[in-house]
Amino acid sequence: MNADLVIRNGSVVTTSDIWPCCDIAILNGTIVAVGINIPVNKGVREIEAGGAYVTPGGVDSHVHLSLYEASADALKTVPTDGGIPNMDDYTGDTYETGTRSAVAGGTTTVITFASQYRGDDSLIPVIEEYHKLAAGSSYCDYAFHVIISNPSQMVLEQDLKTMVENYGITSIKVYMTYNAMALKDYHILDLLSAARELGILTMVHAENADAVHWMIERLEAKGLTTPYYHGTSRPPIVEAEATYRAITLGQLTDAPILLVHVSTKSSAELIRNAQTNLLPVYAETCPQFLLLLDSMDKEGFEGAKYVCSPPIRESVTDQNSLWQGINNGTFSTIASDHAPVKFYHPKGKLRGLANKDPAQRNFQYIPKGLPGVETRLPVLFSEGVVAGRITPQRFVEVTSTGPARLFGLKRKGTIAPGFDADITIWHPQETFQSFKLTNEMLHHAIDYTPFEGFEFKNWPRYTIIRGKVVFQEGEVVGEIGYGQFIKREKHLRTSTL
Ligand code: DUC
Ligand code: ZN
Ligand code: ZN
Ligand code: ZN
Repeated sequence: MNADLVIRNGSVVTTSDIWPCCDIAILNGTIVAVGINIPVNKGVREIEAGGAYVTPGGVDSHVHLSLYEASADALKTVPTDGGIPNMDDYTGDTYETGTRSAVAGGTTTVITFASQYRGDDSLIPVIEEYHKLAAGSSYCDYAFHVIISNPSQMVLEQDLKTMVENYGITSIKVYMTYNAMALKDYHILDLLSAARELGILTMVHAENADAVHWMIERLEAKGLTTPYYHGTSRPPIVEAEATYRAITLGQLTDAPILLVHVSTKSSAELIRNAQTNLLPVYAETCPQFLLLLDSMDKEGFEGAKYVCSPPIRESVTDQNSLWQGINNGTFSTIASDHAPVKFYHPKGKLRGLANKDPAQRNFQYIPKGLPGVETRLPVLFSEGVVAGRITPQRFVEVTSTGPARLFGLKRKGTIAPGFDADITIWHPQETFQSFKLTNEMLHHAIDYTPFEGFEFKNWPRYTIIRGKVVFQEGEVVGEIGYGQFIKREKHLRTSTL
């Protein structure tokens, strides 16, 4: 048959099967055949994948790139409250460095955030701004969610519709915490009800803003302000209360919601219970909650590297519950929540803080978020599949097929004829030499990784996007600007299992 690339003899994984010794033929960026001993014309490039898993390219449905670059003017009018750093301090990943890092870790599509700030009445200029930042600068395909901080009349009555119909953006995110972004329940209800009509999926950051604020003030009064106390200020019940409230608001409006970055057993149980009652409640967790435990020392500043919200938890019970939730279908997606800033700032600051002024070392001024777009797939493959906690099929479900379906990426997320040829080829497991990760091996623009020293038991060998090899044997070989913006379909209600 006619093809321009054929992958030979891999163990091809879908959500339901593993087909051993299977070929994939690709033509013009699309998968045209999957089968045994596919005959192709002479001279077609062949990649030998014998002994290796071949999985659909990773879809990372929660990535922040150029987070604080857009809407810079609007942002200056918003006081920093721990949710967002000062503009001068931004040292995160751009579309160039973030998507380069994504492909080096086997991810072929990222869904990133366009952020509306309080001062913006409309969403449209915000979306246009992010289009400018991403266009021509991405190594992998990308789509946008929109963060809504000002549900103005214009947003509710016009912009959400325009966003879906003209821009192909079919998900929003709302915050229940951070003064600069948090919405009152009243406004979340307004948004959920509009979202329901338009086929938009609403992502919710569930932490109780007042409870966190109250905790922070009490910790500050006692002088307990090192990074360690970030976790103390946001205990599991703060997440659980907001999770339950978000489920209630969704139920009241009959609107689908996705609880993002779920970090605890208590929240996972509330979500599971809602799903058992057939509510359209979906959930995401992240590798950092599955694999890291809070072991910060109480005095030092090194812990700032691990400050994210919700915080890294202290209990293995939480981790076990999250792994269980992956296996029983509570979680539809495992995303990185890549939201990094450098530890050492070029201007001599540490994670957004004035180095010389100990008063400014207060945890609440540390921007919240970790790097993880490149490590997401390999760390889950190592600690999930190779370690025997999840099957290869379940790995594919939560890292690719699940997020593609949830977010309306209709040509992404599986290996079947007619789908985009987005494919990750792993190393043959038998011969792979496990190694300890160091940050120098990664392709992001960040000066640390929370997975430093972790033992990796496999790593993507090839990343292929729309039939083009973009990462091969440790090297990014794709071109900046190859990544395309992907318009998405409306959210369709699906069962989680
Ligand atoms: N929430 C996110 O989703 N990402 C980074 C910070 C945050 O609070
Ligand atoms: Zn969040
Ligand atoms: Zn106060
Ligand atoms: Zn995030």
